[in-house]
Amino acid sequence: MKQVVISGTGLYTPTQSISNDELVAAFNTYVDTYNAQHADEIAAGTVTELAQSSSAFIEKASGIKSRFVINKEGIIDPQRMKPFIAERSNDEASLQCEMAIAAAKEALEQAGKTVDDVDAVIVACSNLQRAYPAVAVEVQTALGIQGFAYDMNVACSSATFGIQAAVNAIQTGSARCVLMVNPEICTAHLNFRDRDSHFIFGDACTAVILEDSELASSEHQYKVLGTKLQTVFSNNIRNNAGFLNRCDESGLNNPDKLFIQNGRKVFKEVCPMVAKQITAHIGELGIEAGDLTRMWLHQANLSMNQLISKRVLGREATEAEAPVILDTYANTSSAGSIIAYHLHKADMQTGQKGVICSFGAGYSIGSVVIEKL
Ligand code: CO8
Repeated sequence: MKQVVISGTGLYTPTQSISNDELVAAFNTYVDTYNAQHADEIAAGTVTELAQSSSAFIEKASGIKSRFVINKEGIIDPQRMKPFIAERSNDEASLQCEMAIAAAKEALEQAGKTVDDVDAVIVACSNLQRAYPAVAVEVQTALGIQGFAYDMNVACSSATFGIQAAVNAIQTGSARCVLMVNPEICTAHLNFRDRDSHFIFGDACTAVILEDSELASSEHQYKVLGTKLQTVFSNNIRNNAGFLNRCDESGLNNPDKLFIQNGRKVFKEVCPMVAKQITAHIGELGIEAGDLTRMWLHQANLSMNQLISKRVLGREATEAEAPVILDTYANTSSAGSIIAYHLHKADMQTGQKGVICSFGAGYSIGSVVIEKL
């Protein structure tokens, strides 16, 4: 069986960012306006008064301090509360394609590869901006890559599932080298009027180059020791936007056509599953928890990551062992664990091992155990 390595990563970060205070100010203006407009119904008990949000709650409950976004103006406008993202003509590059290309170029450079070395492109993310043609085929063509490309979606676990798909393609010989990208425009499917979740997400795109180790020349090679995927159906994280929406007008624009979750249940149910999966996965590979130098975990909630890493290690992890990027990026869905890996791998020494692990809607969990070469 061919040995596969991750030989490069790239990151596209939007230029604009929103602090908790800015987000909360917009939300609270919306709440005050709503309550004033519905004062009579609220007094009569026919409408529920909306409660304000708070920066202190957000940071304490999630660890998030700010988030990068494609468009700030529209999100913090209390009259709008969604990004301005203009439609583009079919002759222009799509936004996801543009983000993917920026991240892909950095990953290719780090891997020391040209587009001629790449045989396949996988675009793996939570939401695709159109049904077809696949964004991956657009990215492939824009970069000038031969071979094949496809889109896939496993919500927050899209990147780790994409990595396994790339590993499989290389091992079975259908590609020598795969570009796997995660253009996440989470703010376009977040309900900024929902107090429970308005602070959770940000936008970013990550890219990973995987290739046959015999062809790799990068200084940044990480041998893939194993991948492990798990899915268990749950309604606790859901988005019902889809092509059937227009067939029942009564449901159009209801909150369930955007991200919706029962965060407390997700927290309780997913943490033990993730810790169990990482422990089982490294066990199958003959690796002790104490031999893990780093855990690049999905970035959804700081307490979640602290709990998971504690269960795996049997003690609290240091920040170096379980790096956090959530404070500045918030939850960027599938890009999160790859951002953590991209920004916190340079100091890894030959022979040191780590695990990239994602978890989210589905439920879906993916772990990728790697060793620095
Ligand atoms: N400001 C002030 N107070 C608030 C706010 C707010 N904004 N929101 C809630 N509160 C209050 C509540 O009313 C409640 O008050 P009380 O105790 O009086 O009832 C109190 O704070 C506690 O509320 P919660 O129990 O809801 O708060 P938690 O401590 O559970 O924290 C979190 C909420 C941060 C959401 C937490 O539960 C969490 O992070 N859970 C895990 C979530 C998670 O990991 N989800 C994965 C989603 S990602 C994914 O799979 C990708 C999907 C696709 C991407 C979608 C992109 C848009």
